[in-house]
Amino acid sequence: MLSESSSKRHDVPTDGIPVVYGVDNRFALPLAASIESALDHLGPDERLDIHIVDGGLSERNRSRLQRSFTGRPCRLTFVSPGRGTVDSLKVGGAITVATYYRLLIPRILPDHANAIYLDADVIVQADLRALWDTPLDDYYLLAVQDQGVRVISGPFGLPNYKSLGVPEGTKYFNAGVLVLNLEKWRQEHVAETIVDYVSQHPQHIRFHDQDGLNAILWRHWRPLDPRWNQMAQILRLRTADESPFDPLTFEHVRGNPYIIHYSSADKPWRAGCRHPARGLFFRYVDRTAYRGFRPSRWRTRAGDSRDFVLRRLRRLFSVVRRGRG
Ligand SMILES: [Mn+2]
Repeated sequence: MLSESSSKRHDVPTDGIPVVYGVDNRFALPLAASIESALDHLGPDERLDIHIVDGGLSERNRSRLQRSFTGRPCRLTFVSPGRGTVDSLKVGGAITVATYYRLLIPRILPDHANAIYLDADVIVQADLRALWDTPLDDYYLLAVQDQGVRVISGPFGLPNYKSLGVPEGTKYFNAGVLVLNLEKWRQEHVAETIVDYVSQHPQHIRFHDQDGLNAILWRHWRPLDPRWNQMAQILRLRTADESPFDPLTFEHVRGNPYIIHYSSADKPWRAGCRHPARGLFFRYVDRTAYRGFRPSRWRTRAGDSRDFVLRRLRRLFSVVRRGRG
C-alpha cells in the first residue's frame, strides 16, 4: 500500500527534485561544488529545484552561484531565512547559524509534501532521483545513522537520554543528508518542538539542531542506505566491528559512497585538509565559477568568529518567538 505522502512525492517534480541547502557566506564555494557534483550524476531527464536558504551570501557569491549553473538542468532560488522561532539557540566553534536552517524548511516550502535537505559540505556521487524515490511512508524523515556518535545512549549522544525515555542502543542519525516529510512536520509542529527542546536544554546540546532532531524524532525516522551519507569518521576505522555496520555494508560505505560528507572539521576548502576525497572536491570546484580556488592559510582564518555567529543568530531568531501563535 502506498501512503498518501509517498504517492504525492512523485507528482511534484515539474520544477525538478526539491533540494534545500542552508548556507552563510563562508559556504558559497562548497555549495557550488556540491550542486555541481549533484548535477554531474543526475539522470538525463531530471532537474533539480534548488532552494538555498541564504544566511548572508554576498552579492558577488550569489551571482557566481547563478553564473555557475546558468543553462544547467536546475533552478536556483535564494530564500531569506526571515524571522525564526527561537531567541537563543546554542552555537559555537565552527558551527554557524546556518545549521538551524533545516528547521525552517517546512515553512520555506509550504506547498511541498517532501524535500531533500543536504549540508553544503557534501559531494554527490549518485543520481539524487534514487534518494528522492526512497519511500517515506509515515516517517518524519529518512537519514543515515551517524558513524561517529552511533547511538543516543553512547558517548557524545544525548546525556539526558533516560529522561527522554530513549532506550539504550537507539540509533543516532546524522542530519547532513535528509529526506523530509514536510506535511507531517507542519501537521505536528515538529520544527517548533525541536526549537523549544534546543533552547530549553542548552547544557545537553553538543551537536546543535542535530541533537534536537534526535531527541524529538528518535522513534520517527527510518534509516537510509548508509551510502547516502559517508561520514569522514568511518574512513578512520580499521574494521567493520568499530562501525555501526556489518562488514559488507562497511565496505560499501567506505568504497562506494553515494554522497561523501566532509563531516569532520577537516574540510577540503581549508588549508591542510587530509580527507582522502579532497581532490574530488576541487574537480567540481573547477567546473564552477570558483574554478582555480585552492585554500591558503590566510583564508582559513577569515570569518570564523563565534561572535559573528551569535550576532546573526540573535538577529535571525529573536523576533518570531513573540509572533508565534
Ligand atoms: Mn556537514
